[in-house]
Amino acid sequence: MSQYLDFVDMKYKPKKDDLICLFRIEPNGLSFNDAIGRVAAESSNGTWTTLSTLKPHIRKIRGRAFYRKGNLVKIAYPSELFELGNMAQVYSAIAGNIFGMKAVDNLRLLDIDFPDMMMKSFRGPQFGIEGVRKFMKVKGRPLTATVPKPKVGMTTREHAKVGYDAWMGGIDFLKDDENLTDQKFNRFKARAKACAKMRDKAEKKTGEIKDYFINVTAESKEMLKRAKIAKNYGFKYVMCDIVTAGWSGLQTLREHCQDSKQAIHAHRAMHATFTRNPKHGISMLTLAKSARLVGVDNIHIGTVIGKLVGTKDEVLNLEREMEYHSMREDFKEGILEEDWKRIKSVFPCSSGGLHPGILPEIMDMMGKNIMVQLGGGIHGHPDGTKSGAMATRQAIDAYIRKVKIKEATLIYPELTRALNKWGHEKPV
Ligand code: CAP
Ligand code: MG
Repeated sequence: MSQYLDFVDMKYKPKKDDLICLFRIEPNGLSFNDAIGRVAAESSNGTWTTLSTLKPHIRKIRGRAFYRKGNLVKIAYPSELFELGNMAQVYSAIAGNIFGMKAVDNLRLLDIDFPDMMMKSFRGPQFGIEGVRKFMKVKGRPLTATVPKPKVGMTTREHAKVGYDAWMGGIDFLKDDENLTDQKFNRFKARAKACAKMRDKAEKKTGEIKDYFINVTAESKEMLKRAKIAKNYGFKYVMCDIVTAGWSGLQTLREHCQDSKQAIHAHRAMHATFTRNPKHGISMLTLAKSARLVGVDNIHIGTVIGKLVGTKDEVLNLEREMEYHSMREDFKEGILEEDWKRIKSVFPCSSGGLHPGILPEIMDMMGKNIMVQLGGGIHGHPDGTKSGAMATRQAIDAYIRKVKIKEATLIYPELTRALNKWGHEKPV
């Protein structure tokens, strides 16, 4: 008998504290049980051969494939396998070597159901949707953000001016691009200082609260220094590229933000390396759930209709999983049941090729409890950033007040100009 079959037990009843993973597996010529046994073994405590060191107490805490439907398999991992409060360790186990196994042609981690005991060991978002709405004092409409474009290359002064114009036009959050940190042409500290000055001015003139997702992504100690600088300039937020920074970097930042009372905007640059191929890798849902547990306050979820890939089901399931307090199992969609308990919700941020002409469609799909981020869709406005920001707010106002788009073009000149340029086109 292959030692791997010891990791398949269809009679096993998962314990309360077991972590459950849902995989889709395509074996490479092996029997299905042999392949799923190998996945359960390599992600828990088995290897390619029998072992003289495998004592009963070790065998007892092995992973077990316990449920199968077609190519979908659930594997239960006893809690002893994990270090509490250590997301990097969890991923090294259940999302580690297995994706490179010769035994599988394709392997997809669709979802993780974290047990209560593990949920308690992570902080979750500090503010979440409600908390962010409270400190921004914005109710009943999507929050708005903008990333200055071009992505990188602007001087600090140019960047801060673009921020000012966007804030003055009605945008809530300025946002850095994922590849802007502390380059020569736009130093982090100088940028924080210049943007804080502009924020104060914009807040005074508009009477609205303005904030900034300033990108602190760097070596982790440096990241904390940058978060402190942002805090000293009065920003409530920091932004982190959570995939490139990694779980440990994010957790370190999250710990810091607890004391400094800062919210975290999670950018997901690089996620598509492992989320894009639907047959292999890790789903965005898995990544986002793990980020929610660690404790980000916003996360990018995609647009369905914008410039980046993401099917409607995928994006909307993601949106619900971030916003809701519980989710029902939906095997067809690759979703496990989840009860988020005390873990707060995360603001889903829809971004990537949005412009005012397609915001109604975004709100039709996702509702109003979202954040919309427009870069090109604001700074590409024929009359500049401020008009682009105004057109964005007008598109939202028109939608909420149910103003017909034809009437809207009469009342809102900036929106009209945006629609003249882009219409309702879906960028590719
Ligand atoms: C959007 C963006 C974001 C993407 C990331 C960009 O700019 O700043 O990084 O949205 O993708 O550089 O593309 P535009 P996602 O508004 O000009 O498209 O949100 O899917 O993670
Ligand atoms: Mg970007």
